[in-house]
Amino acid sequence: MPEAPIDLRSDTVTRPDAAMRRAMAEAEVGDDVFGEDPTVRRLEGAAAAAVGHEAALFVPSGMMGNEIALHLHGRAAGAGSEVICEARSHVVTYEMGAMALLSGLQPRTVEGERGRLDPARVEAAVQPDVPYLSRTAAIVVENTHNMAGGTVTPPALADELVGVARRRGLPIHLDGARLFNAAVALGVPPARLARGFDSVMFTLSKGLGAPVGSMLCGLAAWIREARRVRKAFGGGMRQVGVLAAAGVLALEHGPARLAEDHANAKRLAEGLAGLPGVELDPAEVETNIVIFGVDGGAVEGAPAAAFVSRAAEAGVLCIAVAADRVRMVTHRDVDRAGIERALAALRS
Ligand code: TLP
Repeated sequence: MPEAPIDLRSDTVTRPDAAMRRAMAEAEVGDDVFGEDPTVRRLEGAAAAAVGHEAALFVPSGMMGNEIALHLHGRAAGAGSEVICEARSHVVTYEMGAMALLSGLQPRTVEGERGRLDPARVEAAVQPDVPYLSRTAAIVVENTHNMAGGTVTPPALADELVGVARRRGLPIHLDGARLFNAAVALGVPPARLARGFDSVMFTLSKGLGAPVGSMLCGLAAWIREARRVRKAFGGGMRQVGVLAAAGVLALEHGPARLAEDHANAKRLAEGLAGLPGVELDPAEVETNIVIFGVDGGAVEGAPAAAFVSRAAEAGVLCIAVAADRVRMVTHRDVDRAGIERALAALRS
C-alpha cells in the first residue's frame, strides 16, 4: 500500500486522538440551545479563564466567532460602517465577504509589517466624524497572522492597538485563531495577549487538536448577546457536548505541545530554503506556518500551483496562497520524522 501523504495543508487537518474520541463517546450532554449541556458549560468556563475574559461561547467555527463579534461591534456605528483590519487578514481574505453579507460592514484595510499593525496607521484609518464618510465600527487584530506566515503581535504592540481603540471609543476584536501559538512563541500566557480586547476568538480545531469548534470570549453580558446572534446565524447546536468534550481536552493538553510544531516548522523552513527555486528566510518563521516564494523557472502559468501538484505527486500536501507563494503548516499529526520524510520527498 502506498504511504499516506504528509498533510501540511493546514493545522485544521488533525484527527482526534484516542483519548479525545473516548471523551467524546462518554460526554455528558444536554440541549445547548436551552443552555443545558454540562460539557459545553465546562468548556466555556475553561475557555474564558484561559484568556482572562468573563465568559465564552462555543461556536462551530472560527469564522462564525469572528462574524458574530463584528456583527455586535458593528451595531453602534450601523450598516455601511467600516472595520479596520490588516490587508491580508482572515476577516477580509477568507471570510467570503461575510461582514458585508451578514452585518452590512465593509473592511478598511491597513498594510501591516509582516502582519503586525502599526498603531499610528490604524489610528489614521479611523474615519473623522463628518457627514460624508462612513463611520468606523471596530478594529480587528489577527494574532498569529496567518497569511503573513504565522507572525506574532507581542504584548506591548497589542496594548498600543488596544490604546488606539480606547482613545477613539471603538471596540477591538482579537482574531486569535492561533492565539495559543502566539502565546507559546512569545512565552506569555494567552490572557496577556487577550488583555484589553473587547472580544477574543480562538480556535480549538487547529493546533490544539479538536475536530471542530472555536471559542468567542468577552464580557458576560456581551456573550449573552453573542449567544442570540449565534442562533440567528444558524449556529445553535443541540447535544454538542460530544464536541465540547474534545475541546476540553484540546484546551488542557493542546498548548503544551505547540512548541514542538514551532520547532518542526523551523526545521521544515531550513530544509525548504535549501531547495532550488524556493525563496524563504527560515529566521522569519515564528510559529507553525511556513509561507515561501516559488520561482517557476521554466514552468508556465502559476508556479505555486505547479509546486503544489508536484509536491502532491511526491506525497506532500500543501496549498498555494498566491500565484507564486505556497503555505505549509505543521501540527500534531506530523512529527519530526514526518517533516524529514516530507523534505526528502520534496528534494526528490
Ligand atoms: N484559517 C484556515 C483557512 O480558512 C485559511 C487555515 O487553514 O489557516 N482566523 C484565522 C486567522 C484563520 O486562520 C482561520 C482559519 C479562521 C479565522 C477561521 O477559522 P475556521 O476555519 O474555524 O472558520
